[in-house]
Amino acid sequence: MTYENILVETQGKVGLIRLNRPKALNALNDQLMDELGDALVKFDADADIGCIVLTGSEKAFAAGADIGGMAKFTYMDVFKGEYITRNWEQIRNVRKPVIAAVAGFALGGGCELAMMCDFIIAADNAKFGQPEIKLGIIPGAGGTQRLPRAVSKSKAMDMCLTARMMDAGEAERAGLVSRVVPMDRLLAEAMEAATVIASMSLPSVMMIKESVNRAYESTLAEGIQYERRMFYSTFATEDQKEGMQAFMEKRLPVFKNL
Ligand code: CO8
Repeated sequence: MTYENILVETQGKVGLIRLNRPKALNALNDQLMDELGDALVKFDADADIGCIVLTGSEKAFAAGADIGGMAKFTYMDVFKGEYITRNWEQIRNVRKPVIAAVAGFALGGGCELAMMCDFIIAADNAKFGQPEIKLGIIPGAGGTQRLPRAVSKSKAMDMCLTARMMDAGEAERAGLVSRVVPMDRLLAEAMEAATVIASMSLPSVMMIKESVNRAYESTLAEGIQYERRMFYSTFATEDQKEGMQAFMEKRLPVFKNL
């Protein structure tokens, strides 16, 4: 697939995807989402990649789904899943970690896309919001579900009902983002975090991602049981033997992702 709305590169074991529709503040149209899904699937399948970073521009991570593209749709267009919703789930199938590096606007579907990533590193100019209510719609890619889990019911209601934006400082205090860094450090910080993750044993990385995601989607008892089963299974890997042996021999481990 040729990409017209994203830029893709690799740096070491990190796959970097930049949303690139600058004239529309990276508004997420079907073509962009198809391309993003394609790039994510390819990085996920690439044995030389251990972590993925998704970013936008300094002005916008993404200002939402493409309003011009959506305006004409009927109920049946969207219900049948031919447009908008057809390609939004791909990112959820990615088993390697995806870090969102967010600068500028992350609004509507842009905020939802960032929340679908495994964690968010924000630049100090980042602004998060779910302004769909101003368009006579509601969030459609998890905004009403992931936002309350991330920032509390009260803040999620406030943001979804009033459409107000949350700045980077508030987002960090509320737990929506893991770190806030100066704008000019954003990509370096995200790439460094991704490089650290990509240096770890991939089986452990994937099991941690699955287990933490379980915390979102199950009761505590179910989540603890799931984590325990994943923990047991790490003892079937060569990397567990190597990791512990290396510790005892006071050297760095050499993981083989096996
Ligand atoms: N869609 C299409 N174009 C957009 C969008 C968008 N979401 N956001 C900005 N643009 C375009 C503008 O139309 C403008 O284009 P042009 O220069 O041709 O007029 C260009 O980007 C620059 O935008 P502005 O001139 O408006 O820039 P400002 O700095 O003045 O304002 C804002 C920036 C505040 C971000 C403003 O552009 C804005 O409010 N944008 C819309 C934000 C919004 O409402 N987002 C939610 C969209 S709905 C949604 O995301 C639903 C998701 C459902 C997903 C379901 C999947 C399963």
